[in-house]
Amino acid sequence: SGEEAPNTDIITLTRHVLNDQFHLGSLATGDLTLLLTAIQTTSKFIATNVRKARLINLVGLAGETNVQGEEQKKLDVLSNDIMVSQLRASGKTAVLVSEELEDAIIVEGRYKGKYCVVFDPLDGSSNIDAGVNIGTIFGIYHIQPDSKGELSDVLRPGSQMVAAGYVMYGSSCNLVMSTGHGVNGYTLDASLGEFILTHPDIRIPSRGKIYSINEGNAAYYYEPVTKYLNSIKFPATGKPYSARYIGSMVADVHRTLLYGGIFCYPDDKKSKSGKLRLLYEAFPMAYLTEQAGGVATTGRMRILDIVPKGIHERCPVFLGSKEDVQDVVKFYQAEA
Ligand code: AHM
Ligand code: MG
Repeated sequence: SGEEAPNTDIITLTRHVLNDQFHLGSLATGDLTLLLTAIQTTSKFIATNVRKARLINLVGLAGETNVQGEEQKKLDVLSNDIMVSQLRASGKTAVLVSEELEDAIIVEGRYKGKYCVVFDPLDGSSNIDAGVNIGTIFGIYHIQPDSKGELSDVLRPGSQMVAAGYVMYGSSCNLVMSTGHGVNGYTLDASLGEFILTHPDIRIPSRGKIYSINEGNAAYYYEPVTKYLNSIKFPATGKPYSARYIGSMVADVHRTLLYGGIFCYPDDKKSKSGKLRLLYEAFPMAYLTEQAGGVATTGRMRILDIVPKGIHERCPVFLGSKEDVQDVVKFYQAEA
């Protein structure tokens, strides 16, 4: 009677990834696992600081000086700094691209490794003050065979990424990731300080009932988007879709992966390439979506096939349930 004995066979993220790599035999060096360990550390650091910020409203303290006389850093700056320092120190990275930094960092000297990490350290920052979910998004490339690690190693299609994922700082801290063999979700057990496998093999339902888009931009939409939205809001048969929009990509995509439906950030008459960044927002989320059995497109082409020209370029995004995304593509094809 009383409490159930705890499960002693817990699957931590590290155990899970090692097991995955194990199947690759001699191909696996353990380097990716070590790199992912660094990402777990930064995620725990950011999660802790997001939580603290909610408690003491770090946002309000920003700009004030602390006891050491240093300026208190804003959460997004803090998150960027921890990621850069930990990824560099891991010894596994060659190129780092962050939304917070104008230029890519080329890691030199004894810390240089073979992976490139592109990331948005704290996405959805307009939501921080309200305590709404925010997240970290990352994508990982292996440097090209003859490269020592240069910009061209990250100006490659998203389909060439070896891993991608996000961390969501919400009521719990969730890390969702793919190394190219499906998508798995882990939840941070704060008492253990470990990410535990809680959502194995996430599959997006082939059709959903939810659409997610900033309809405040409706005045600027192009016709295919307007027509598609009308088709799900005023369907000839069946029920209209429900609207859900958090305005935090990680949270909106997380819900889409779990419940199905469609997430959209299209290009429009005001934002000619949309808003979201190709390298460290669209690519990782498109990678995860495809790995979960969904579709990710600009409306005109597969997102993962885009060849980036610059590290901060933007691209239109439609992603989610296969049939829902195919529906929107039909409106683009009808237009052409
Ligand atoms: P950010 O990188 O400045 O935080 O902006 C990215 C965020 C995404 O998380 C979200 O999907 C989108 O911006 C929401 O944009 P909008 O407020 O225009 O709807
Ligand atoms: Mg962002």
